[in-house]
Amino acid sequence: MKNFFIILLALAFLFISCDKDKKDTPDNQDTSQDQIQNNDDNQDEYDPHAQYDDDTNIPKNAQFDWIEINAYCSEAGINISSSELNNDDPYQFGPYGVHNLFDNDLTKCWAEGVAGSGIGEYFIFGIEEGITKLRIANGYHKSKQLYENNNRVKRFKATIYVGIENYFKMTELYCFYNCVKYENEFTINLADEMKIHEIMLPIDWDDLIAFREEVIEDYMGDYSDPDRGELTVWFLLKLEIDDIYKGKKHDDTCVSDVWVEY
Ligand SMILES: [Ca+2]
Repeated sequence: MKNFFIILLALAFLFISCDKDKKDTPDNQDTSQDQIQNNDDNQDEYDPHAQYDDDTNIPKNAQFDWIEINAYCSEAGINISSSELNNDDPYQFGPYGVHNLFDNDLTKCWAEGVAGSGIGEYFIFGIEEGITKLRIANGYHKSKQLYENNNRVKRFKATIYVGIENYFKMTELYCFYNCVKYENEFTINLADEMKIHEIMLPIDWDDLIAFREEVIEDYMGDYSDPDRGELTVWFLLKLEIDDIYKGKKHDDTCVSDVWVEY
């Protein structure tokens, strides 16, 4: 009988020990960790990145029509053209590249590179806030003969974009800008004279700067994301060939230089 009680006590002790062990099993601990993990997952759903389109970095609920413009960007400025004569290589400048517009050298010009007279072809360049005037050496200024033999621009269609640099897509050669078009477009008429034309720009800068703020607000979305960094915002001016003076020999439209002034 005494032995029976000892065995009973021993069994009771074992039972209590097992029950105690069970409360501390790794399985139970894992469950609580899972719950912590799940809470983390829920926080991920509020990641600000989720509100942007992965490819463009533009908020999915943006109000404006955003387009992307890619352009060469260097200390010399931002510029790009829709085409250039005698160069199909997008990785280097050809003899009539857009860089010739900004080199202060009248013997080198940009020439569009499509079949026909180039109406609809364009170049785009960055402009500083507050500029009032353009100076344009229209046509090929290397000689009077080259001026006459090639097309000159008769009319440009001018469009301004507010462009926000997209660092995430930057390459060695190109910068990428998320852009919104400013609604006030204008035309630039040029006489057929081999000279430097001075063009006063009909830009209402107060209005354009207010528009820039609206564009930035749209880009930032509902709340700001510090990971997107400080914004670099540009005004981009697009000059599109809308009409031309016909050259005697070649159907290529040329512009030798463009300067901006305050
Ligand atoms: Ca030039």
